[in-house]
Amino acid sequence: LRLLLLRPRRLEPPGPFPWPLIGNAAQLGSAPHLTFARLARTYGDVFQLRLGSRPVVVLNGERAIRGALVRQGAAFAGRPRFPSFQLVSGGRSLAFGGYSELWKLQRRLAHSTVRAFSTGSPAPRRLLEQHLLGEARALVALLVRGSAGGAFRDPSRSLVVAVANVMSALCFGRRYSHGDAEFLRLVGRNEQFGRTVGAGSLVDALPWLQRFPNPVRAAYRAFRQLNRDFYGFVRGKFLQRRGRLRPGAAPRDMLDAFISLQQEQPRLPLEHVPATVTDIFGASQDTLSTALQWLIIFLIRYPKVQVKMQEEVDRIVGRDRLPCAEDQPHLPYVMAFLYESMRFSSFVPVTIPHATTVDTSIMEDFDPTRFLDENGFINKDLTSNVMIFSLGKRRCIGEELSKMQLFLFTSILVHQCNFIANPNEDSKMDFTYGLTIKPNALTINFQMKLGKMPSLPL
Ligand code: HJJ
Repeated sequence: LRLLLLRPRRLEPPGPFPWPLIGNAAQLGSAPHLTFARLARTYGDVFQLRLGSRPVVVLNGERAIRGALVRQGAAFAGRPRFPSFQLVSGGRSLAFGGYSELWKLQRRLAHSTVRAFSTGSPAPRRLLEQHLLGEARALVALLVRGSAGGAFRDPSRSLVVAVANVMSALCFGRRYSHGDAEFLRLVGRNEQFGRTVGAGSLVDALPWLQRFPNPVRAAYRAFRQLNRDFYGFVRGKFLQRRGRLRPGAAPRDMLDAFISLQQEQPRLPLEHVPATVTDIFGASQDTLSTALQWLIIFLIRYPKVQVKMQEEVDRIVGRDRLPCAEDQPHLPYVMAFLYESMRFSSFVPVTIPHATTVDTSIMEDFDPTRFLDENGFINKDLTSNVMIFSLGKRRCIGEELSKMQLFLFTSILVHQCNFIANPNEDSKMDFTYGLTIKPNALTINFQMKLGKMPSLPL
């Protein structure tokens, strides 16, 4: 509210004082997402800091984030040109690449490939289920074997390999053994990846750290090697596959599907095929395995929830077969557990940094169209976020009455008058605090619009 009323237009967001050279880099600490939440309590949901010399605006909460990423989608769809982003997927990453016409094409083709193998037509969808069933069986056997004699084990590695195998089967048509050292080395460095490109990483903020030996430079070099390995792995599969693809044959995996899409849309350079599949494989195995690790933590920390889930699955599926995709609508408690786990862990606390593509502003605009949907009608999901009438047991009983009066007065006034500001008065909107915030007086010229005021319609 303070931001809205007092700040002159086009002022930059508030934020902590930036030090020379490093800016606020030293203040982020080991958990930048918690630091951001703390700073938001001081500076508001839109605040600014500097990482090195780079200005960074941090958006907190649904309103600020929707206002930027949804309502001004294209203006916020860029990525900063970080050196580390250029190392991912041969410099053609979908996730880390800038916003352009080519990027839009790459995203459209990637999306339709991924969709085909998850919710798309029955055949490729069944492929996911088959691969997953096989991996899940192998995973259960492995975890149970490792627990023989009451042993306690960290399952993380096995979860990563199981998920990476599902995605490897979907992308390339093959899996790897849980003991495959080369595959383990490839997918066993997820923490390294995330630490280097996670919000608040110093690798891109302080480029001069590349000039002398230090831990940040070491991390950068390890990150470069990791991405060479990932891209090399996928590119190798791509080179084997090319030329052996039978035209017209049904795609056996995502690599097949993406190669044929590229042939229909040669506007996408061929090198973008292995790059995009690297993104799909790299991103999915990292995020899905992290999710599984959290889910298992919640099962052991909340044993009553574990029992309730088991009761639901036993009741719906029984003990004579494994759960399958078609059971999903009948297992609401399992789905609720998944959503609650995502909410509770919020294990993607901060997005990959966005960059603005044009000069823009958020949260200071007076823009009624924010409450309209694409057809020009009032969007009730958005208007219900306006809480001026409060919520709960003591919410206002006069909401409908006041909205009707305000609607009628406003419509009649604008129907009849033009409202003209006094040019000798400051345009600043000052106020007096109270139970209701009163605007300080401004003088106004009310001009009758042309024509005679009609009589009552009643
Ligand atoms: C990877 C671990 C990788 C990629 C991508 C290309 C894009 C969670 C958020 C975003 C979506 C997930 C993405 C993760 C990056 C990894 C991940 C790894 C190589 C990659 C905010 O995914 O060890 O290697 O190459």
